[in-house]
Amino acid sequence: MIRLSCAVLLFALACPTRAQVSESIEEGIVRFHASAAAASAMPPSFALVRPFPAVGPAPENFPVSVSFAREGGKSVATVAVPPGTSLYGTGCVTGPFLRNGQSVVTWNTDAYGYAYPAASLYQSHPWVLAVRPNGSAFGVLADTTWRTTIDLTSQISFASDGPEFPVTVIERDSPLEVVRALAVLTGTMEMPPKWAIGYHQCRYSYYPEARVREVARGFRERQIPCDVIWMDIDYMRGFRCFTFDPQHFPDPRRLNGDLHGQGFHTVWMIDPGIKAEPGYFVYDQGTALDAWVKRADGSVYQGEVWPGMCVFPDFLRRETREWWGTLYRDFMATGIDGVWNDMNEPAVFNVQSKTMPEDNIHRADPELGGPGPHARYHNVYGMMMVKASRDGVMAVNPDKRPFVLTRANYIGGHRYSAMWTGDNTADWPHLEESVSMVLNMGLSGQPFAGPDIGGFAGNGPSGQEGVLFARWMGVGALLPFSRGHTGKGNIDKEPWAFGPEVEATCRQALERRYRLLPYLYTLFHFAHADGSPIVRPVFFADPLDPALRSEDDAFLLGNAILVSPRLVPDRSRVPVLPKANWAKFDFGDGANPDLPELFIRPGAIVPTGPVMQHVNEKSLTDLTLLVCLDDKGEAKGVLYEDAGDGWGFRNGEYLKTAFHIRRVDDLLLLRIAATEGRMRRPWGDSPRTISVRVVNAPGLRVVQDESVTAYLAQQ
Ligand code: NBV
Repeated sequence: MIRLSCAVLLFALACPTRAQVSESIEEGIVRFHASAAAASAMPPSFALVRPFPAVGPAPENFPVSVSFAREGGKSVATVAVPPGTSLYGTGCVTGPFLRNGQSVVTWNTDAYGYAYPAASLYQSHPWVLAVRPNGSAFGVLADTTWRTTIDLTSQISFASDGPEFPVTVIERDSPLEVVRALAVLTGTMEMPPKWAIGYHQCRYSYYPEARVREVARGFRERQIPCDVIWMDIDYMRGFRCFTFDPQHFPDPRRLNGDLHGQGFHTVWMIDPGIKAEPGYFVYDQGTALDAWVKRADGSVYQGEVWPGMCVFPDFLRRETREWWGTLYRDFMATGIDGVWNDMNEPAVFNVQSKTMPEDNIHRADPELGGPGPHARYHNVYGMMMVKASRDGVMAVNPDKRPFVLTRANYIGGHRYSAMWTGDNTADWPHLEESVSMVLNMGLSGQPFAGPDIGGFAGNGPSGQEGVLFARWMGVGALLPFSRGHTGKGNIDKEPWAFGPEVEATCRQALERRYRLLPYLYTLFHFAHADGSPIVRPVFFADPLDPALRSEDDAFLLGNAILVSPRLVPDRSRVPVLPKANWAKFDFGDGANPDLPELFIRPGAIVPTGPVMQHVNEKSLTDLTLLVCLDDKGEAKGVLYEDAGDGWGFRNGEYLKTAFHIRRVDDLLLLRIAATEGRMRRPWGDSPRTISVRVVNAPGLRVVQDESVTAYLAQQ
């Protein structure tokens, strides 16, 4: 995938062989190699969205340097960190949000009920974001798929099992700009279908289909918003992927159709382990294609997973990926809307390593690096699986935006799939980690992330199951991927399962999400457009305030809303909030102690809409602008709208509206500062009304200037 440009080769050749090579690849982005030899042997990158040829040598005054060494059989790269620098990133990891002093190992691992400190979870992000005391920042990407220890105990060090690897450093004025520059390198997430931004309800597993229907009805009857119902492995016939259990799911097409009729979408699971059983069509087809991962001796590797002994598609091969994609044709034709790829570390039962042998062979495409051992490709197996799944789903429904959720992934994998934080536990520490994990995922390039709301393993601390669930829903409803889930054998965990009080809290929590949908969807648009994280740490609001650097209870939703939840059972902890005058607001639900407190930034306008039961229930005719005036009496905000699915937005079928409000004496003057896109009236045929609610100066009369009249009258 990556070819060295002549400029680099010439530059490298001019250097002695063991001397380091550093090359500019973009403004303020430098790639370092251990040597000229390492530069010319640089393997293709899975992280990068395209090759980044060198554009010249690194600037002489580049503030970050990298040193390389071979130590104890490992390839090591080290970056010195100025005193007072705060470190973040490293993907989905246990422990504190602030990563100084922590160390993790990139090795995708099935980690049921993980506890701190877990060296490795399900995904690998060899990436560190460093924020200096003055608020300037740099990011360091170790571009290697091999198992790598990221050690942040004193500096930033990557020690990899594999050959020497390039290290790319991004230098910017702020952490947000570093994260956006990471997206220049690794690409941005695609715009998801709008339904995927609603609330999702899952469990391991809802079956038979009567139970699925009952859960769906439960939401509508109780008027608790929900967009998606999930089918976990028990829908399959004996855990054979791409089959349906004839007894429990006799007519998936009808089930999907009926759920669609109630405004739901459905997501169904597909695992990588394929039952090794002649006569099973997936096994037969894959065998005919020679699609499976091989052992070192060339025989087909088999490992045990749900259906018994299984073979594993070699997703590193194009032929295998393309064939895998075709399996989705009949599957999606039953009306399935989204796909959930689980167990794709890949997880294997009854072996100590929990995965396949490291000397298994992948026959990777030449442009991915060519044939090589599992040790080299382990961390990208899940990523290549979701790429294949996404491409397959796209081929079936080219006019729809695919939605794929993955457990395993690698940095850059946000291009193919959303993620969740795996098998957490129903306890208070895991509620806390939900926030720090999703924050660090956002700082590692994956904006579309969320935990199992309520916790996957176990029921919850005895006597506190309900309050834990209610608090979790309060927070989870404000995270980018919002899904309730729980493990087999646990108590029911639908929002109504804990009695009327918890049910009422869950309803309020989800009503907040749906009211905030116009804003949330706009944040997804920016994540897609420039890689801006959807949830952000509070220190983004004031990178110079050292007290905010480790705050990971509270978080920002975009740059306009501050969320301050209660993540411990009592009131023993008070989050540190930005010093500026963020104004408290609520939706008439602020007295509920189990819901997070909400604040809006001075100078911000947040577009909100009505409560709805699913994202397509109502069009946004009644737009409410939540406003917090700054000390000059002004505020600004943006609303992005499009069809909610399909690709029309790529051809300008969207409307982006910039609102501006200014206080003039006792009046507020609302105007449309700018519009972009050529979609007319995304709110439909009825006239749009715009209400303004100024949180820190209630009661002022709003006057709209002619820009608003023209906007509302657009045809
Ligand atoms: O498919 C069953 C579960 C799933 O519900 C969970 O979300 C995954 O992380 N899956 C793991 C396999 C078994 C877990 C014990």
